[in-house]
Amino acid sequence: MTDIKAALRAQHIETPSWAYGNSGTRFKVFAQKGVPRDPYEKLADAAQVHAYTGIAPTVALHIPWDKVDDYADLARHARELGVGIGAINSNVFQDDDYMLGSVTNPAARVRRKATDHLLECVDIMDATGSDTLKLWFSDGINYPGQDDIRARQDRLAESLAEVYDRLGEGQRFLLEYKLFEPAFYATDVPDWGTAYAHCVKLGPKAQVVVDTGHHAPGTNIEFIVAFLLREGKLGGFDFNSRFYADDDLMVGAADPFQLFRIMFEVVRGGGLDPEAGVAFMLDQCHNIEPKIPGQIRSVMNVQEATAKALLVDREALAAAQSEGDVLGANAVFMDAYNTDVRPLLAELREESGLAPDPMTAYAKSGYFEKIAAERVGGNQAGWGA
Ligand code: LRH
Ligand code: MN
Repeated sequence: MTDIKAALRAQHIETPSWAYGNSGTRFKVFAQKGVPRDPYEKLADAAQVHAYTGIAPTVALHIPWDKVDDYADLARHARELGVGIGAINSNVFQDDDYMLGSVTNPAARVRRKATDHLLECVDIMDATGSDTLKLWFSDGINYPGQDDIRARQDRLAESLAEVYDRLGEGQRFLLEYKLFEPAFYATDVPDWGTAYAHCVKLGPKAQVVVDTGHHAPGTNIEFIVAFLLREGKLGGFDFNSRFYADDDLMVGAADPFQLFRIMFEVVRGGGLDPEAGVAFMLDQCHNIEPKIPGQIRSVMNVQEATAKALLVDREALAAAQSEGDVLGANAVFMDAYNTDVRPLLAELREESGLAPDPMTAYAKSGYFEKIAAERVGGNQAGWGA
């Protein structure tokens, strides 16, 4: 049990700055009381999640949503709050110029503009001390024949190579794939295979990020995780959950068993070891639920799935597997999943000087009432720059 507790104490989950701002769908973005107006306030809210869970010490930024005059000062502010700046997320999906694509656009001028934004994000990594650039491209086409699928791959590869060469010592980028949306016929980085192939060609500083909401229904995501880990190409996760498409709901909310299966392959593949360098990031939108409690609950969901994955009796599993004992092996697996790990995690938190239930502790803290009263006026943060 001590190893399991040690692994859980060393767990590191990164929360996304944009989860603390307003978000929604094309139908409506509902504003909520107390929402941050700037990246400094977003970091303050993220620090609350770390204060009550103890395992969310970094915050991913999104550029330009988190654009500031002085990124070094923002990093200093984060340190003062007891958190750090995590992955820098580029954004080449919200500019009119990118209607027909960003780095894959037929127009060289637009490709140049997009690549320059990616390079600017590396400058921001230098200024904040971040070692990870996360690249997601909304690029794709809506109608067959609209553009040349192969030529777009050439353009993508050219831009990625330029960004790869710009990466400094200890820096890397994670390439994110997504099956569809906003493109509805062909997306230029639609699946793990495409992302993997580009990353292998580029080199060790390029890895793949698995966003759990970006697959076709029925996709066995834990297989992809096992494969990428084996290849040393699993750079990280964008955790969330979904019932239908890229719903960006709280991780583990829609399918806690899937999250357990994913975390088992992470544990089995050595991905929980800090030196494996796997970034466990959340990428969610709390469209209708309170944002800080939503993040706390999400961090707890990953922690619970991880605890269950660590409880799998690996020896008994391996024995049953090697004997071809199908039901026996499955039973060993399900025993761990059906184990209530909440008492273990409550004990772990108390041993770390934290309240046993982060949700109750945060609710009693009065922090929400404080920010709801203070944060009046100004522009609430959202998916707009
Ligand atoms: C795209 C995505 C990507 C982010 C955005 C907030 O769907 O998953 O990771 O840039 O959400
Ligand atoms: Mn994502």
